[in-house]
Amino acid sequence: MVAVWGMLYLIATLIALLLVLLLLKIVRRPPKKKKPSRKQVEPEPEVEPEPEIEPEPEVEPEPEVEPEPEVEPEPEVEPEPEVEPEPRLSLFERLKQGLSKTQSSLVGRVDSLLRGRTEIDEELLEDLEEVLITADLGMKTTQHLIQALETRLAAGRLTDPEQVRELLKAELKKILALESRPVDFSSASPFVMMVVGVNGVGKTTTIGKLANQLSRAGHKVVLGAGDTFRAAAAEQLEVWGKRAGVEVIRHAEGADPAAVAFDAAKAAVARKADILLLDTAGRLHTKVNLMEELKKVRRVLDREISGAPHEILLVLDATTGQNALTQARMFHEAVGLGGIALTKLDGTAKGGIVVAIAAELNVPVRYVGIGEKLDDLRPFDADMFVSALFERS
Ligand SMILES: Nc1nc2c(ncn2[C@@H]2O[C@H](COP(=O)(O)OP(=O)(O)OP(=O)(O)O)[C@@H](O)[C@H]2O)c(=O)[nH]1
Ligand SMILES: [Mg+2]
Repeated sequence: MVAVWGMLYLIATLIALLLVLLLLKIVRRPPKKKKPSRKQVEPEPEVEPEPEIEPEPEVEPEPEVEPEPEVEPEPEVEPEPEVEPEPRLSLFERLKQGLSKTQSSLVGRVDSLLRGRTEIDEELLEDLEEVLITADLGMKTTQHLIQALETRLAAGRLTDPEQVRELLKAELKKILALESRPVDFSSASPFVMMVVGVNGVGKTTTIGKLANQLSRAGHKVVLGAGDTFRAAAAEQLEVWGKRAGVEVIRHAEGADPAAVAFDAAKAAVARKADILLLDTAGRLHTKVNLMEELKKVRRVLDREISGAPHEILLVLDATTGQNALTQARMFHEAVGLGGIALTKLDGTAKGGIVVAIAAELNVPVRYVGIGEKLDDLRPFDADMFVSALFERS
């Protein structure tokens, strides 16, 4: 019996052990099942972040939109730093700086001729004559200056090289003073200025600078985009108009310049503007003669505003030297000039041409351009101009 109970006890113990083992297996299994399932799920989210990274570079190309607004404000921002350097240099210093190339080709060479001389003779005057001619002063002015020196020499009143310098300076001031009268914008309302000149001389830039200066001085200005030849001409004027805060009257490219003049004159009257500045083409695509076209524009202006244009301003590029004088004669003959703006004096050694123009044409030099900045267009001041040329640095 005892053996039977013993057997039963053993069996029961074994069953209990088996049960315990089974239970343990059951308890262990679920975590085992969960672990592999996690591993299977894990790679999935690993794939997900990848597409999340992809759209990021897609967002990067957005900056393509950014440069656009960056480009637009640039032309508007430009004039600001242009105005800033102004107070640092006086008008005289800026002029002197702008004329530095002409200074060395004209006065610099005169000075090296005079250097070390103790007496003045005919030979020196001959050398001086050559320097003056090659500095673009023109034959008429050169002869006038040499004659003045010879008269002094003959009278025994030219003994010192410094006297030669002083006489040249005084004579040049005299010649230029005769032809340096500012424009009287108050002589008519609206005062109409027609700006003419061959292509590339600086007409549009000069109008832009002038519009800005006149508008800052309190005048109400209207601009007329009369150059309908060049595709970007009206846009260029509009940029200047925006800078100056003035209205620009324009037509489409290829339109009749006289029609632009007509509308611009009407607008100037309607807006009660003080000044109308009319740009014109430097050349045309039709066979119509440029001078004939300008005459037509002039007639249209006069019909709309009696007496207009009150000034025909010829823009000349100083770097072209004697060519500028030829252009001035041609335009003066054809349309009659009120004044001259001589641009790009900063980039040339041929600034002496201003003297030739004043002396040979009897047309006042109204403005000189000594750079591309807004305030680099200056009313021509003969005294300051000659002093800046002769100033010793
Ligand atoms: N250095 C210098 N450059 C100037 C001056 N005035 C004008 N310019 C430059 O000359 C170039 C031609 O000027 P524009 O005003 O376009 O000349 P434009 O006579 O209107 O030319 P078209 O419309 O083609 O007939 C531009 O690059 C100007 O910046 C100046 O006084 N000095
Ligand atoms: Mg132009």
